[in-house]
Amino acid sequence: MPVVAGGLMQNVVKPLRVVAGMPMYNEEETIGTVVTKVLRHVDQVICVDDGSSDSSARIAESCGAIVHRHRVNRGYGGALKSLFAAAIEMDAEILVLLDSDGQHRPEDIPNMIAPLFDDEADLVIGSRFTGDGGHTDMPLHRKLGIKVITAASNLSSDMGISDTQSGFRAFSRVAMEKLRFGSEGMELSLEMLEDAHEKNLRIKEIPVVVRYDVPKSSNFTAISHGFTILAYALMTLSQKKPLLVLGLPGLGLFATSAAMAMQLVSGFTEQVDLIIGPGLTSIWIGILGLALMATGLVLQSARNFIRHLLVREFGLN
Ligand SMILES: Nc1nc2c(ncn2[C@@H]2O[C@H](COP(=O)(O)OP(=O)(O)O)[C@@H](O)[C@H]2O)c(=O)[nH]1
Ligand SMILES: [Mg+2]
Repeated sequence: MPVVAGGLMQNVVKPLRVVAGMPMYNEEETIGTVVTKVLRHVDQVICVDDGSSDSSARIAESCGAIVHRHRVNRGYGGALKSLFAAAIEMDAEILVLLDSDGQHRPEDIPNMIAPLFDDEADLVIGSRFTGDGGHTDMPLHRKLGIKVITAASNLSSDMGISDTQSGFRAFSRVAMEKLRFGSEGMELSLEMLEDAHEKNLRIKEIPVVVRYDVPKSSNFTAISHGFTILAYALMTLSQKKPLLVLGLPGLGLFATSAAMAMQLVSGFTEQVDLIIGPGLTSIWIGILGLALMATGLVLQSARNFIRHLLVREFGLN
């Protein structure tokens, strides 16, 4: 954009301060309004269209967004990867992600990015469950799903985040460059938070209201959505705390087996035949318990060893 500098008109490109990134998949009913409203608060809007079969891309462009097209559907995670790459390439200082279906209110953007401008945080999450945050008529099963997923993920990382499933997020340049994620689907929402936590990025939650009174609030069925993310949360938990996930049930099994064996031994002299079956059961439960505990221990020490090695050799943590 031409600006006047030192009395001379120069062609100096104004650095982009805030870019909004919107994953978009068949959202023609809402995308136009959302792009128009978002452009009031940011310098540029990029939409990543993942092979929508409707007019989303055309409408977004005509309302002033840059549309980045994937020829094949690469999922929500794939769209976010493209958005991060585009924002870095455009030299944006701040990237704010929000949905194209109208669930996130563009007027919340200034609150979302303020902590980044004030250098109070590297990653800001718009939360439905903190302060004045909320939602309009969120289906009960969704609410329950979010609570379970949030509890499972806080167990593995103790991040203390109230809304791990919010897609309304804002990132500083540092966060954009540091965060790495591999997931293609919605489980990316968790992976990214865990990565931010491990890299000691400063995370802040800001209350927002998420709307459920929009034409199409979700592309996913609650069951597939919930289970994919929950499976991811549990897998991470078993990778991060193998001793807890394997060792604890192992100890439980071993204790059960020991209790059964003791009971059997006390009746041994009376009914030898009757105790062979339960005796064998108690033995295999005991072996399973021991095996689980041993695996938990080995994985935990392998994990600790690798972490120490990374910190010592490469200064990573
Ligand atoms: N690019 C892209 N965007 C997607 C895809 N799936 C969902 N989205 C967009 O991501 C945002 C969130 O998706 P949505 O289905 O509303 O998820 P939910 O509200 O969390 O259940 C919306 O703006 C969708 O248009 C996808 O496969 N690719
Ligand atoms: Mg939605």
